[in-house]
Amino acid sequence: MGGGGIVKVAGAHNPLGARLVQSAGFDAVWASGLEISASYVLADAGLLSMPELLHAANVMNDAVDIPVIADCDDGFGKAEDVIRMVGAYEKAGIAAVCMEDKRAPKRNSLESGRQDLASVAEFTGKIAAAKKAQAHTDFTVIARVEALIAGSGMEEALTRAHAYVKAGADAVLIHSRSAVPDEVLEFARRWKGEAPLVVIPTTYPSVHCDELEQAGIRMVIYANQGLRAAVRAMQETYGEVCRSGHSQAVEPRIASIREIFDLLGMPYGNEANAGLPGKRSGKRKDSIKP
Ligand code: SPV
Ligand code: MG
Repeated sequence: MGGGGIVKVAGAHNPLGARLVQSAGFDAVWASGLEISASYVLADAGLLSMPELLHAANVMNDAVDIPVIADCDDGFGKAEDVIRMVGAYEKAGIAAVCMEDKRAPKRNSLESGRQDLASVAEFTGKIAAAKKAQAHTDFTVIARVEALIAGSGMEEALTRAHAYVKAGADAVLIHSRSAVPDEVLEFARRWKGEAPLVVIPTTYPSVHCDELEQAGIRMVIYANQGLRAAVRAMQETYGEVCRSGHSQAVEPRIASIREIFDLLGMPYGNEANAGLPGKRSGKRKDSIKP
């Protein structure tokens, strides 16, 4: 996040999705709590345990050369749980964890109804615990500010972000569910650059990443578009095959078996294997440390 242009990240929930994020040219994978929960057909409400979310991030990390940023909800509990979390995620080679300042049980930020914030003291304690627990300087802790989501206003969002950076956060994710980017742009205008800013423009999708970059935002996370694309494509494909009694009609718009084999590094039909295109490069992962 320290150099070049805005860092572009996309969400995934399994190794194949993570590989497709990498192939598309993204800089990092977001191990999305919503996507992983959805893959179990479970609400994104803290139902999956830390080991289950860690496993998902870990297998995605194994499938790619780019960094994985793990959505760790509220840090899985109190400061002691955060310490355990950092140890486990760091050991797994995850580049960054993101914790949000919500009171447990967490609710997805786009869910209707009340969103309760943790106190500043409680959350800064968790950030400080995370930073103290990390073994390597490259490990990155992103503090996610939910004040705009909770309707607590811009001043509260800024106050909290400053407190989280003071407690050691390496970056601030300012989340918004406005239909326009105005509030994250205002936040960015008023942010004095103490730490890089991250946004998730799910509800304001028309904002161009160049506009975010010009506003000083350093990372954009397209958190769930892959899941949504897959759901729509699978619904349409299964529906059509079931209705028509054959699969010919869907053939032109689904990936060929050859493409799947290519992804997996398998030779197709009687062809000789032309160089394992599905293999990882073996390059060292770059840090996303600012
Ligand atoms: C996720 O992808 O799980 C997120 C982003 O945390 S949001 O769904 O907007 O809460
Ligand atoms: Mg989440």
